[in-house]
Amino acid sequence: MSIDRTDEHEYDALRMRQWLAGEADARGLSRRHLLRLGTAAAAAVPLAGVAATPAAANPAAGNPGAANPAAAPAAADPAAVAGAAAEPTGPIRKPLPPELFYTYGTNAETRWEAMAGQGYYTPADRFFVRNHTRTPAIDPATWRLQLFGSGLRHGPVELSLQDLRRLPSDTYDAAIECTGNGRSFFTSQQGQTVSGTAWKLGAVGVARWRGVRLSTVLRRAGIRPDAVDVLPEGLDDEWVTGGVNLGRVRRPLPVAKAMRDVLLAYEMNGEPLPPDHGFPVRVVVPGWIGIAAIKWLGRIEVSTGPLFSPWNTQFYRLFGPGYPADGELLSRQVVKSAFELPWQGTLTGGRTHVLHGRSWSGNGPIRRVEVSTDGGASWHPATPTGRRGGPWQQWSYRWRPPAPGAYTLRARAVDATGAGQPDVTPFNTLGYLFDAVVAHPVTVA
Ligand SMILES: Nc1nc2c(c(=O)[nH]1)N[C@H]1C(S)=C(S)[C@@H](COP(=O)(O)O)O[C@H]1N2
Ligand SMILES: [Mo]
Repeated sequence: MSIDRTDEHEYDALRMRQWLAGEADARGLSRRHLLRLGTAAAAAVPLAGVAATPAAANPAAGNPGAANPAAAPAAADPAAVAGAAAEPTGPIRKPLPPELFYTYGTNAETRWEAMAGQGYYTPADRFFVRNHTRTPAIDPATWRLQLFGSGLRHGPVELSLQDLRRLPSDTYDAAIECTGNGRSFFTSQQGQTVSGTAWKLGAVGVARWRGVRLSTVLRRAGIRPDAVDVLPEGLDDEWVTGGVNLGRVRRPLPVAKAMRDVLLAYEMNGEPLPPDHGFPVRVVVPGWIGIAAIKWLGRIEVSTGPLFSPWNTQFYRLFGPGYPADGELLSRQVVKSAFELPWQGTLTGGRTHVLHGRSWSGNGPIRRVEVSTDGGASWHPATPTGRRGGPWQQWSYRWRPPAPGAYTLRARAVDATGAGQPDVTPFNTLGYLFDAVVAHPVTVA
């Protein structure tokens, strides 16, 4: 059968048929369990305008960060983690100063005003962090990458960091963006209840990643021509949610994508990967949802049969009215735009401001950006600035506020495939892929 396995819709349809035919291996999760969880997520359709559903009522969508922000108080206190030299105390290792981050339990998002005046890349000190549990301490001297599975011709293979660094390297500019970035706007703009971390627009960053192509490693490991799935797994703690241990964070990639443009990165912006971003090695999957970018990579299973994990059956699917009962699998990120301004910030009246922002898409480069300062009544082109054609586009817009008062600023972009930003994003229970135009409130004083 010829299907394009870099298109996750095709891939998923095939995998689902195989799953239902009993041909797939879900690593200890029974089919009944997966289907039950899938159904629970699909059934948990809250009414518009109802206050947030506690995650306990929706175990399929459990997220420790959102469900219980008090669970990890250390992350909210930069002083508590900043000095952690030996054993990390909080879930995130780097300092999280409130002028750079909003912190939610084990997760932290970049404040967009912290990108003002920055260059093309998101500096590591302000790059968002999304941890299911906590940043592990990994000794690079004893770290090994293990490859194993039915898809390898000569059995398991192990690589040290030195082995990896000796292989030909490649450098990619790529965004990493959480699939739930913008999730809070389902509630604040659309009156809908969704579960998961209530990100604004700051769960995205662009960095220069250096490492070895996954295809190079797979070829040297002896990948068989009939291998179909590749399953990278992290070395962080197993993730327990809703009383169920789902094991280590892992998500299968179709072999075609794994061989095309996936990187095993050991550098971020010219430095060794910081602990919070996957030291010593993480996966980078250009254009795809953040969960594909497995941090603290420890093992890669290569299989001649289909693989599943909760991260592509139970999570990272679109559930809700208008979606299949088993949900729709996700791969690429959508189009978004953000102003490099504080949320509910103040601008001085009586003068012209140069507003800066960025737009991005998992489909490819941004072609056009427009701004509205009058509630969406009229739209005007923004001026692209800096580099063209990369994972995001910087832009600027000159605005002289007509009078003091409250305003909402809007930006919307169109990417190279023609995809744009709608006024409303269709609802899904887990609040993924919010691509609608965001109304950014400011006060002119
Ligand atoms: N091992 C491991 N990899 C992981 C995660 C994790 O919790 N553990 N989180 C994923 C998710 S959901 C996202 S959005 C990105 C976030 O990458 P960052 O923390 O470097 O910004 O990492 C992904 N890789
Ligand atoms: Mo994510």
